[in-house]
Order: sequence, then C-alpha cells, then structure tokens
Amino acid sequence: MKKFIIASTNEHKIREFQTMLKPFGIKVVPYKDVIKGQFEIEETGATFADNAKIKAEAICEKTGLPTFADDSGFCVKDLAGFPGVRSARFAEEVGGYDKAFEDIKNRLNGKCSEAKFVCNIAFAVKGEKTVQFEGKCYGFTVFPPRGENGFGYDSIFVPNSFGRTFAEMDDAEKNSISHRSVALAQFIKFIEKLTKEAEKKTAVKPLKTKATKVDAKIEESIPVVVEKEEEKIVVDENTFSVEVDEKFVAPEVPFSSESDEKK
Ligand code: ITT
Repeated sequence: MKKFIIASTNEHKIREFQTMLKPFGIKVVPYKDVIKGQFEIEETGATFADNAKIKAEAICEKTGLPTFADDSGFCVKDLAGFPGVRSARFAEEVGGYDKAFEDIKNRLNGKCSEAKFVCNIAFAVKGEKTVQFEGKCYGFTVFPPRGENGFGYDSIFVPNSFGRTFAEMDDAEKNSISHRSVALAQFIKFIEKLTKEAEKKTAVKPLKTKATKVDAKIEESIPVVVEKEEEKIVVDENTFSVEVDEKFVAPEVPFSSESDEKK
C-alpha cells in the first residue's frame, strides 16, 4: 500500500480523501500524525492553485515524503465568486457557518444564485515539479440551509440535476459528483500512470539465456539451457520518477457557468 501525506487539518476533507483513495491502495496520513509540535501553514496565495501548492510543498519539504494538499472553496456567481479562496476564513470571521449563510443570503437579497465548489489538488514529491489537478461542481444556492451531513457550505448548495443539497446526500453520493472527486479522478490517473512506469522499470527482465549445446554428439536433440541468475531490482513503492505532463497542470480559471464548461 502506498502512503501519501495530506497537508490538511480539515478532518472532513481528510475523511473524504481516505474513503476515495482506499480502493486504489493509497493510505492517506494527516501531516499532524507525522510532524510533532506546532507547524502552521500560511495560505498567502490568491488562487486555489497557489494555496494548494503552498500547502503541499511546505509539508513535503518538512517531511521529505510525497504529500498532497487540497485547496477548495464555495463560489457564488452573483457575488463575483465570493467567498472563494476565503471560504474557511470568512466563516471563521463572521462567527461560524450559520452566520456565514445568513450573510451570503443578505448579500444576495434573498435571491438564488448559481454557485460552484472548486477543488485544486497539488501533489509534491521531493526534487520534482509539483503537479496540480482541478475539479469543479456546479449548482445553485438554497436558503434556508438543508441537511445534516457533510460540512462547510454543503447545506446551502444544490448541485445541478439534483434536487438535494450536498448535506442531504450520504458520503458516497456526494463523493461521486463533488469537485473533490473530479480533481481526485485526475490525480488517481496520474498516480496510476506513474505506478505503471515504475512497474515497467522494475519488472523482472526476461532472462538473457545462452542456449548452449553442451555436447551435440551425446544429446543431439536436447538443447541445454544455461540460465543466469535473475537480476531483481527492488524499489521503494513510494519512490517515483515524476514526469510532469503539462496537460495535467490545471490553471485557475475564472467562474464559468455549466454551459461554459460543456464547450
Ligand atoms: P486545510 O487548509 O487544513 O486543508 P481548510 O478547511 O482551511 O483546511 P481550505 O483553506 O481549502 O481548507 O478551505 C476550504 C473551505 O471551503 C472549507 O473549510 C469549507 O468552508 C469550504 N469547502 C471546501 N470544500 C467543501 C465541501 O466539499 N463542502 C462544503 N464546504 C467546502
């Protein structure tokens, strides 16, 4: 089983990643389990991509282990993408999520708006270029909040084509359509590609054999094969040679509606 460190303290996020990555043989270890004592990361970036990179690289640098981070948030179209990268901080500043919902409702004058969740995942490996993947889930706001599951802004967001908020869905249903699962699907594809490449490099090579007819006179019809000892190379399963495929690097893009996305 591979082990990746997650540069997050948000236990809901951590649990979602653990659930979604387990079937792929990847164990997700929170960085607080590895780094003892206080270690805070300042999210000084202007975009989800910037902040995900800051978090993943800070923990990778500190631990030397393959680390990924998620920077995510809730963006309301009629509020020009607010609260966006500030989603967690905004809720904290106004005194919790109930207050944040009330504030957003007031800013919208009680009207419904299109909205989206965005998740950017950055994966950092020591000595390699960090790779990033982005996922979005489009829908709209609802007030009052509905549902008890999930976390953050889940109870005021209804994904398109669904009549229920994220908070009214169970984990499996949310995980099948969420921004996090869309970004994660690309991340998994990338890991699978790396794993295949690593396997190819370490596969036991076909034996280079010399078929030597030892004594043709005695055993004319039976070729004697002299086998050389197998050469088996063992590598640490966490050690990858990361080849950055530019098409995997998802840039931060401005808000676009579902119709934009389909283009
Ligand atoms: P870490 O930085 O330690 O991972 P955080 O919660 O501060 O934890 P972010 O800076 O990425 O993480 O902020 C993400 C916030 O966006 C999160 O706290 C929620 O308010 C909101 N959010 C992101 N994904 C969400 C989801 O699936 N459901 C509801 N709200 C979500």
